[in-house]
Amino acid sequence: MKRATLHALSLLVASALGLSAGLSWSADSLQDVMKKRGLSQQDLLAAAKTYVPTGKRDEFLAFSSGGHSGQVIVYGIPSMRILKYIGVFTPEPWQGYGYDEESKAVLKGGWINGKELTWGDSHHPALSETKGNYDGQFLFINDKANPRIAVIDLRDFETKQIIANPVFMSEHGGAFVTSNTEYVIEASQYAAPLDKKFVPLEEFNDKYRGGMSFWKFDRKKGRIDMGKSFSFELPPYSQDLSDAGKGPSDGWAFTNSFCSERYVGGIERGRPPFEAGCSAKDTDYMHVLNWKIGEKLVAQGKAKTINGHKVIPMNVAITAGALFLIPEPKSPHGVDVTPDGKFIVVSGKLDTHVSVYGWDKIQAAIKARRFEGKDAYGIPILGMRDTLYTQVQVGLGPLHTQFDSEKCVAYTSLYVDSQVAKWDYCKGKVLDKISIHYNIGHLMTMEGDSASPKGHYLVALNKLAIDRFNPVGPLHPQNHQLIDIGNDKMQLIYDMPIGLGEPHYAVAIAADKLKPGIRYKLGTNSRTDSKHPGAVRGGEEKTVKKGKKVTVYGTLIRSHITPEIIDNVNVGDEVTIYLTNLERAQDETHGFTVGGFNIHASVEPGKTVTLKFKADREGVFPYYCTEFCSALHLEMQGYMLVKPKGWKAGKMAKAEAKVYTKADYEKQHKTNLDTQAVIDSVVAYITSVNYKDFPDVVALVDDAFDQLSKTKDVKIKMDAAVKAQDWQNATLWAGQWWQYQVKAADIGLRAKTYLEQHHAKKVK
Ligand code: CUK
Ligand code: CUA
Repeated sequence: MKRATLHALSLLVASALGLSAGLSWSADSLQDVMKKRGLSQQDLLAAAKTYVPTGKRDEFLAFSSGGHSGQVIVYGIPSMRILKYIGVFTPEPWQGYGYDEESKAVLKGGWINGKELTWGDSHHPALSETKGNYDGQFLFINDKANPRIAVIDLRDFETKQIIANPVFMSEHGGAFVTSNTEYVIEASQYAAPLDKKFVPLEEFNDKYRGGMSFWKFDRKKGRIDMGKSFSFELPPYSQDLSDAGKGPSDGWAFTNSFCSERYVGGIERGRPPFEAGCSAKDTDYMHVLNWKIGEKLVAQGKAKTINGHKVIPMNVAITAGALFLIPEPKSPHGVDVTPDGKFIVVSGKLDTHVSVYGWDKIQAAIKARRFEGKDAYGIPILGMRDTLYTQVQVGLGPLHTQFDSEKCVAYTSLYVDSQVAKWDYCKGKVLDKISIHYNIGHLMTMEGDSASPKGHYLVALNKLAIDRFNPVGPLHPQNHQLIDIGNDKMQLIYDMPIGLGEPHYAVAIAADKLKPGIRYKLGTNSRTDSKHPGAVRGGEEKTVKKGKKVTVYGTLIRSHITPEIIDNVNVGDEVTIYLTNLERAQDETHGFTVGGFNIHASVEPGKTVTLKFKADREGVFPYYCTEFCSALHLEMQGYMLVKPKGWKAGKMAKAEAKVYTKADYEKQHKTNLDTQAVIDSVVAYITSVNYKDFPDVVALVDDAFDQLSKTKDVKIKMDAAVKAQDWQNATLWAGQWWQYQVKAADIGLRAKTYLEQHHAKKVK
């Protein structure tokens, strides 16, 4: 151990003095590499377009649905480097999501009927908008299987809220937001009785219903306000995707449907299957709803209450002029409002066209009450001929549409053709096509569903990868392909395997719109954004025992957990551990677990978490920090001792004999003085340059001095031991002094390296 410390110190000294091993550059030329790896000019161009050199960052950030994983995947564009998985509907151990009490409470918001759900079929992420543009504040995502919506705060990329839809049994048309994120939209998918009661399928047409929910978003609180939310009752037509109007169509929302036949299946009874019965007609219906009128109807008390939730009955919405239908061809999937809000693009899966409806035409028909009839529920139907602006033949199996920064230019995914079509919706013609691999579902351009798309790149979210990647068994990776759309011809530039399925939709935002924090205010419950009652500051740590309840108010800081011993627990006690991370430094997260109790916390700087469990068996339970946070990370440990019933302290052997001598103390003391010399040299360098011009370095310097400041108290204890000739404690306290020095030196050197790499200038 002593040798290891000396080695570490000599490394510190060497690097402080700027000594390093001689650099040897590879002699490969670009031509050599191309030849060796079989790369073409085209490959090289693609590489140059996507490669993000070390230390550089991506221009856009994508938030992809994690599909069945119930998570959100964050990656950079154009590098396609994965940055984070955000735990949303599914516990995520690294982030302690679902293993500490705060995040368990978030997940519990999404329980249905008291049933814990640990997965979700997440489909559509949506970024919060202001005037139709992404504002970088919040992200929403839906769960199709268990009709739910989640709210993620982009200040810390944490899930803050999950709500379960009280009237749907499944959903799909969420999450989509209105232009100023007044509401988060969620449309049902498979129809069912809204009160969630049993009704035989024979009464499908009368009693089964679809719907569209408008979840009121309280931006200030960053939470959905369920009490101020409402839904429209809709016919049992299998509503599918939705979108909100913008600009001239603001206040309206659209959702399409794929089984307006109202077919109920029964293949095992000799009936044709759903797929035949649900695609029999040539058209289905796009629903056109006015949520601003909906708001008023609720305020006027015209909504019914079902399962504690306000639902506007169809006849009420019809009378108020808030609900219309428009025929759309055939089994459509996507419905996408153009950036200017003037057109609505619908793709019929079983049609080769995209249909572009004109908002002015729809409005004119509504105004003139020009209806071609009513459906079985009395909803006025606008004529297709009256509302259609144009139809463009784009190819087989059109699904979803996104928009370019160039006016009138759209991209539509072609599932059956395995292609992306670039087309012009003003002129009604196809401009270009590119093949993808394979069977594309959604596609995404940069900010491509907002009022001002940014162009540059398109990502194809493909359903099948087939032969694209190294085989990893019958279940293949998902394939996101990056396409350069900066020129007239689209160019495929990157294949990105994703080992989590199945991502449906993704949204991408200019990276500079995001301003996530790097630390919490000390003692924050990150899931409620409020002061945590279990938070303590350094020096205030305590363990309280009341009856069968043991409560620990602990802290974490490099490199120790306070307390290090919890020894007042008896079998059967309920243990609550509050932990506050006292760090202010960037990226200094500590983790925490006590083995065997299925608990884990990720405690980022400033955060306070709660771990709760029953000490249901006697024994010795080590606990430790689970993040490699510092050189002495492994030593960031402790013991919880759970005593059996009736255990009494008898005569115990001394745990540790006194082993250190005066010579040990003096040796350690000398090491400390040498280390201080290293630190001084680093400090001298840092203060000799304009380090204050670099906020990152200022933060490092603050952190280093913070570590060093702790040596004062330690030195007093050491001196007292020396005075008492207690060489055991004198040596250990000297060692602790050195620990703080090493941490300070580590941070100081990081600052020095940064300054050297950024060519800091000498100051006088
Ligand atoms: S859906 Cu999956 S490809 Cu849920 Cu938006 Cu179209
Ligand atoms: Cu803290 Cu490892």
